[in-house]
Amino acid sequence: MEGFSLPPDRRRRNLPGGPDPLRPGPLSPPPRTAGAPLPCPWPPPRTLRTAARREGAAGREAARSAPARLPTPTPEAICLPVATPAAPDAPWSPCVLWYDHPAAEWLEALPVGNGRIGAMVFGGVGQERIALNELSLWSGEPQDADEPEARAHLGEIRALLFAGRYAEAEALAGRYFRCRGEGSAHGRAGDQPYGAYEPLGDLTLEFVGAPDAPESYRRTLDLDAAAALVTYRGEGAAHSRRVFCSAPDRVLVVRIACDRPGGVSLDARLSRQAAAATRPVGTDGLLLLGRLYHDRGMRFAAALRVLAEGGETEARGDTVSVRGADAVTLLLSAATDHRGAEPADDCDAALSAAATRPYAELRARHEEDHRRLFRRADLDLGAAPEEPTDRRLQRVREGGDDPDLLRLYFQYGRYLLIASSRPGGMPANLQGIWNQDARPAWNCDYHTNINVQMNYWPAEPCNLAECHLPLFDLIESLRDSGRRSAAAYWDAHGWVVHTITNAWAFTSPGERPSWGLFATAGAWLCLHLWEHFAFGGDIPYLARVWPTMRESAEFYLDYLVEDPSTGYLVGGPANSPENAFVTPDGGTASLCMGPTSDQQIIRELFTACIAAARALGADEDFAGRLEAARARLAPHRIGRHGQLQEWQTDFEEREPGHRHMSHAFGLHPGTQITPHGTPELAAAIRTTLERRLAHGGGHTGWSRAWIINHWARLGDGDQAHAHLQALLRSSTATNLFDMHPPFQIDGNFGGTAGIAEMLLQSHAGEIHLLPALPAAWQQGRVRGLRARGGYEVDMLWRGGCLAEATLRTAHGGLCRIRCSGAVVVEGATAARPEPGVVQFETAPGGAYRVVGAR
Ligand code: FUC
Repeated sequence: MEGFSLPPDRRRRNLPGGPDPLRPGPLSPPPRTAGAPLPCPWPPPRTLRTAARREGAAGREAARSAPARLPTPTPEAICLPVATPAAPDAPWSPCVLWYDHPAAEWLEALPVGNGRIGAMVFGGVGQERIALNELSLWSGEPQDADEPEARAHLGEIRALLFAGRYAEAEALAGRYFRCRGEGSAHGRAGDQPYGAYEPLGDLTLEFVGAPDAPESYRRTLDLDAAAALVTYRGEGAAHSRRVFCSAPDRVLVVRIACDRPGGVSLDARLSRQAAAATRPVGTDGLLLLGRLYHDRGMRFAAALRVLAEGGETEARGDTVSVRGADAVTLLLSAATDHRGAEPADDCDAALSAAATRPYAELRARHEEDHRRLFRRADLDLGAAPEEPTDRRLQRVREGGDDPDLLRLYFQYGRYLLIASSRPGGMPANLQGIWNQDARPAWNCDYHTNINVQMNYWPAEPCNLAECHLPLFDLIESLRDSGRRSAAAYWDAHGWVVHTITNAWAFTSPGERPSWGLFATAGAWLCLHLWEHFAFGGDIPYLARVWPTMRESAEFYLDYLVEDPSTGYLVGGPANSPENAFVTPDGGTASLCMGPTSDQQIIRELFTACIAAARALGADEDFAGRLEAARARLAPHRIGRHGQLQEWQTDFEEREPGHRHMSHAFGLHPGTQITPHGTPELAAAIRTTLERRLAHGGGHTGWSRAWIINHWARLGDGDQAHAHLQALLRSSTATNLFDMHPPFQIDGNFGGTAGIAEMLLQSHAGEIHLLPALPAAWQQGRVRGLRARGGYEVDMLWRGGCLAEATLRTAHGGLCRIRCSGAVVVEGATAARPEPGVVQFETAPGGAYRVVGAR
């Protein structure tokens, strides 16, 4: 981009010698006509490039300051690893979950999805239930929940906190530093403006003449084919059912066949518990139409087409009946008006297009699309026992070991991300895309103080970069309302989001400051924008997202104030996510100035922004301001137990076994604490983890998953493995869904990312091969993991040591590798700057072998 510079209204702030860099003059929230409904913050899909092309120079300028809508990516647009094989290799061994009985409940059903439509398949013989979702289906509406009186009390609350008058500060914050209205209504906001992610409905298939005692029943989820399968025999006939959700054709496909001619007879019903009605369309179709939120909110539709081969078909009421067909293909499309589309038209368009393709073609296109992502990586930890998955899990729960089940868990996490997060769609929420409850836990929203971030930890290292993009669209959708919240609460420039958000770009604090006042969520989210660059190295991409990162950093420059007792910069009022401390008078408080996690996240964002500005050769002044502020951030402290302090003051925790360990952010996913770079702080984090665990820490799925990543970053493979086992044992349902409880998908993604972190790390300026290999994995192999700097890595190990690794590099450059045990580099001349480290120059597109010298 020529002369990457900011639009005039932004340039004013950068002038050297202009207003105080940390306090650039009074602010007023952007004007808004009173009472006017807020527009939906998610603009209809439009690409940045199209805008630029259409409007030439003006377009480019507009594009520069407009929310950076990322183009619908074609593979090559996202710096994919250079050596993606022509036809991605098939998995080393079958990648399937299987069971020998139908699902008795939703948590036993099997998930399919295409990033927009999701379905849970129960696999019944007499009746099949397919529970449906559409990822943008939300109750509620856009709202301005900012408290206009808030910022007038900011100084007072800060002064009370600096004076240690926690109870008074909390009382004031409880009045002014919360959202107006019910907010998320403590997780039950389905009928409130905040809303909730709601189910779409059910597709129920009643099979006429189904066998009472089916034989050889098997229910399978094939992760490589992305399909749920049911097979069984009855009265001498073989019955099969395949369910998949196609992204290229935007439909759910159900294929039912029988090897006896005319052997398929069924009634297909499309229904929803409330706020919708179904009517027949022609002789073989149904249309479900509905509207949420007191009949004035989001409109939605689902359309079904039943294509029978042979037999009779009839549509009546909410049911299509087929009698005596050889095979039946059901196609279902779904849509909402979240982004302004007409749902019924959208459904019809997808359905009509899909119906022109023979079933075999629909299946082939789906598998090709899915495998292009899924087959990029694989893991082999040994043979898979020929046993149903629920029995394998039970054996692990009873203390058994099953390394291949961890491999399956790894691939399941990748599968779930592909199924719940695709470019152009909404990001994966607390349950990914799968929810059957009208009033789901925590509104099934986007919690931004660990949960949505954890959802995306596997995206880059596990070679699914495209699946990261919906999160970036969410971030973009938050900037407008985030600017208003920044001004209303913090008297600050830039944009902010706090602990929770939704499909309506909610950015106000939550309804209770003890958990709702987490102003560093925006910074944490922006680190995902940076990570996408750190792994892929795509400069045009970085230029597109830079305004978002920069504007977030601008907020923190205003959010930080000087601590009168230390002179350091701290932020707040803030909580260390959802944890509380014991005050000097024995009371309990959450809010303070400068909790460690806040400091760490801001430090990490400033570091990323400084590097981004350098990479773009832009905004030097601004980078300089960030460096100055970063140098003044309050440093880490080690407390009386040898632990890393969670707060500026060495308070005791009210709940020593708390599920959040936010002050370990600096170790993971942050990069500022490392065993080699900061051994003292790393040791303090180890003490923190041990104390947490000694008091029952890790008791939720996501908390356990985070701990796996922490141990991996500390290089302790055995501890990481032990917590992987614990994740399977105590936080995993029989369909391998993560349990908070209830079902919460972040643990699945955190566990998957944890396995990748045990095998490959690249956050500390070098590629670390097998940094946390547990003794339990003496031999194994992995392929297609990604490292920052544009590397893709395959490895084979034996006897607990690296046998060989292959590194493919997109961009070339100096490659620094850390690995225990002696290694030889083939294809380059390697230097050995320190024990355990080799480094060598690489050429763009090159591939290099590193061989264990045993
Ligand atoms: C945060 C966590 C909870 C839960 C919720 C969705 O509030 O503290 O454990 O995961 O998010």
